[in-house]
Amino acid sequence: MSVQAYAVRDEQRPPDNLLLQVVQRGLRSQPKRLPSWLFYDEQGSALFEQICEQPEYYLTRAEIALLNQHAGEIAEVLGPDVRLVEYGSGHAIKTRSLLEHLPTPVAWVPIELSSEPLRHSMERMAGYFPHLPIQPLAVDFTRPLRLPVPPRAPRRTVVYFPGSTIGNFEDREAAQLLRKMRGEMGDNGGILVGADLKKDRATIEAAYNDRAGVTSAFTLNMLARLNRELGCNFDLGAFRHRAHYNAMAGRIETHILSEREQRVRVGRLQVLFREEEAMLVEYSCKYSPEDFAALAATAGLAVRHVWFDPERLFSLQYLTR
Ligand code: AVI
Repeated sequence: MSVQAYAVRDEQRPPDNLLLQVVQRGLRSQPKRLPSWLFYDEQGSALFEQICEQPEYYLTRAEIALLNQHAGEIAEVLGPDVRLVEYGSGHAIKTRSLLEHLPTPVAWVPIELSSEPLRHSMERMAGYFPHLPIQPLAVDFTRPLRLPVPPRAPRRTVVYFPGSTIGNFEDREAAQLLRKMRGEMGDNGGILVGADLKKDRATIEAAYNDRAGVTSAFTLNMLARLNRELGCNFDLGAFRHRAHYNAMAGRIETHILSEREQRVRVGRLQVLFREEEAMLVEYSCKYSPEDFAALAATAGLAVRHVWFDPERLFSLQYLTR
């Protein structure tokens, strides 16, 4: 199975000189911190697809099960003549079952900066839905959007943001993004957003520490990428992945740990890592239904419907004004 390409990824990638600045700034800060979009170069994206196939990574399977079970009802709630604007559409695997059930959709607007997955998903969807107008946008969806003029007036615009990528944003940024979507969907519109649920620590931690070591390879690929693209000299054997569930904060916190004291070249900077020093690279937030409703409320949105997969691991939330 192939999966969505995700939001917190190369889309936010600045030009190379800025890339160096971003990395240097993150490595100068205390504690050290690098943005999670750095994961998603070509190799990182391929590793992420593999993560989604790991037995421990329940999120993708749960979201697909949820759509298989509820797509008909979701489509009923959204109603006819919807314009579906998909954030971070990637390969658009989940979109198909939704579009199959939507009566008379006006257009599908996939938004994805990386041109290859965008082209690929458009071809596939055009094959499945030959009469559906597709209006791709190759832009960074975290920035203000200018949506294309639809081929006919939609009854409502629905922003679709699957995959729990919202959880990779801290609450303040997530609220900001929801607020931006709220503007784009207009008065009568809605937001359909995937959100991973809080659950027992063992299940969550296993998902981010798969036995095959794919998530660890995904995390460390960030350093390999910096070696490739910025000429850094991270010794990949001297760092390790750690993903820990912070139950108080309700999130997986992924760090890269230095196994020994070492110095790394990052441009002209020599960065000192102490033994066991941890560098934060990702948050993956988990929500109770109440948490998500509170987050939505800070963006001026209300939860109208929530759907769950049969094991109640994952949720799809429908938000309106
Ligand atoms: C893209 N995003 C929803 C994934 C997650 O679960 O936070 C990224 C990921 N990081 C490690 N494993 C998966």
